[in-house]
Amino acid sequence: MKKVVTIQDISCFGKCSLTVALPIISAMGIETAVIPTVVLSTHTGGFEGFTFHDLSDDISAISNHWKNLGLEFDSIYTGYLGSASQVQIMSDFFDSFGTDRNFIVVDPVLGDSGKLYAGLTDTLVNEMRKLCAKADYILPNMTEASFLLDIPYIDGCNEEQAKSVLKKLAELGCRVPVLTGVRKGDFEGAGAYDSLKNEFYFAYSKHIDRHIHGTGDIFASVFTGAVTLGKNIQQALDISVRYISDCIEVSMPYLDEVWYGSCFELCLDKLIKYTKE
Ligand code: PXL
Repeated sequence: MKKVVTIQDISCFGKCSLTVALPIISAMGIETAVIPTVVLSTHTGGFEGFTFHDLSDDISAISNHWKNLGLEFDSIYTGYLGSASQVQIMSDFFDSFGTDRNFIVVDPVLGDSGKLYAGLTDTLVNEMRKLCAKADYILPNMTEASFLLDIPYIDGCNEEQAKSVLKKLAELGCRVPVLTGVRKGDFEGAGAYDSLKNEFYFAYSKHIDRHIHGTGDIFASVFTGAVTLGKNIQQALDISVRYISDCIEVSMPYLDEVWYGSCFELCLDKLIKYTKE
């Protein structure tokens, strides 16, 4: 059985990071170990007064225990990290648990719609850039790519612009950068660049003009699950883009009530089906 470890925060309420990664990767038939980086009462995207408890000391203790147990993972996937020092702790974790039989996925969670998420700093962005160099796959949206590359944010990035951004992202040092939020007419999707083969890949679904919090984490979880299962880059993009589109569509009737996240639970059956195709 395949085994992933995912390392990101628990936003106790709000449907993002670990509360989506765990059910989604598990639904794909993969054992999912977790290390929580921070515990927040809610995510930071629209709630007031959230609590924030840093678990940095626990991360090293957990990884030391795991090292003694001889645990190994087929992939290591990091998401939201609460501070620049946590990014450095991840770098050490990669040195300890990365092997030539597994791969590393970094979702450089930094921001959206051209802005950094609340509380994230330039120092964290600099550290995240270095962490990306250690990854096999990185999965930024256009906002995150613009901060990582220090280039202007492109609203509605098209395929040609995406290719140029993807090539620059590969220069950070990762083998396969993946960019989300790529537009093609009435369609929206994601693009990837395999820098070893010098090949681009794209997948699209119908664009729905509605931002739903946490969809980046869902995309990253599905993509990680798919490549862990041995799907190729095109297949992994296709499954991730299709499922995100399902999640947005199924959430539409509930947007007033569930404004803080998607109703991904309602279409997990489709994800399970795509995984088996
Ligand atoms: O969905 C990304 C994310 C993850 N974790 C926390 C966040 C956000 C986005 O706002 O606040 C705590």
